[in-house]
Amino acid sequence: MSSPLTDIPARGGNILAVNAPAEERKGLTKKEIAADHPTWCPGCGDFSVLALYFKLIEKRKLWHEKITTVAGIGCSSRFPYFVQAHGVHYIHGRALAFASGISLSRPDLHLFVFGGDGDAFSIGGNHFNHTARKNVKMTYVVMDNWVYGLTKKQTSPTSPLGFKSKTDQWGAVDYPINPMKQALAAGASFVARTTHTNPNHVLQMMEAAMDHDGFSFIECLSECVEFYEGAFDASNPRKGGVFNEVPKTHDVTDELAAYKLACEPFPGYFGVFYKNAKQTKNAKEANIIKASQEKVQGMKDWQILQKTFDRLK
Ligand SMILES: Cc1ncc(C[n+]2csc(CCOP(=O)(O)OP(=O)(O)O)c2C)c(N)n1
Ligand code: SF4
Ligand SMILES: [Mg+2]
Repeated sequence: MSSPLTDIPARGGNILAVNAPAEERKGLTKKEIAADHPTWCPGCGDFSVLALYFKLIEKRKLWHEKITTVAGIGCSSRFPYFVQAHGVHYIHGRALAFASGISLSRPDLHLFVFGGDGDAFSIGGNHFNHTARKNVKMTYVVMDNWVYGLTKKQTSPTSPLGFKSKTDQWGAVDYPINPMKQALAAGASFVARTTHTNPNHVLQMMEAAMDHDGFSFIECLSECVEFYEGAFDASNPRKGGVFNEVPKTHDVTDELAAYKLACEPFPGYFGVFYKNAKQTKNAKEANIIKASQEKVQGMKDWQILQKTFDRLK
């Protein structure tokens, strides 16, 4: 059953449509879900991720008031501005912390977090690890372009060795992190990899991630045509590269096998590497709340307060 809060339409939402019985409501069209025109550079890979998010919303008949789009800071993190639904453009690297609060208090929402490699693995690295290990239900899409785009070309944690940027004029000297290995090691219960140049695959991964009950992580290669042009050509058959899907024989419940896939050198594999049905933090907290509510059943508020004070004596 929806709470009064869920009946509030998003900016531009149609209140009549929102209040209509579920079976009478149609899925949103792209026009109804698109907001401000994206400010990304022409040709930026992020356009395709946004377009596929719209497609997902349309295909799965998600409604404005049931979608929340959260992001940190960066070009990719501008995402929520472009979606006509509830969303937050939050603090650099802190999107997952904010999203965790939303997820735990409103488990009825489809919660998507978008952001860049810098936002996810530099300033937000700690939150990434902890949200993954806590298995908070949400889908996190990292639009990995191997560079800080918004701030005009600094080395990011995924930039390869030798990458010349404003912070490494002689070429990057620090070993890059491998997002897939990191997600697996942190305890993410769904780990997948895709690339903006294969739209069907992006949509497939987003749907699978959305359907997973837990913290679902997708690394989506998304080219920054302004500051790292051609970074992912080796993964794009139209540019002479190869797009290798995860072998059909791969067992997605086998963590070690997933880790081995993640160790493959670029362009590596694309698809679902790992999936584990472990209990979410959401479910655990719901159980605690239920148990504590049962304990105080039939008591008035003042009696609960009195009991608390008595305990403090
Ligand atoms: C606390 C804080 N530190 C630094 C910045 C500057 N800053 C803004 S975006 C960004 C990096 C963005 O890179 P990434 O997450 O890869 O996103 P992209 O722009 O590449 O999509 C940095 C360092 C900031 N806004 N706030
Ligand atoms: S700077 Fe790069 S990441 Fe940012 S909008 Fe332009 S192409 Fe995209
Ligand atoms: Mg980036």
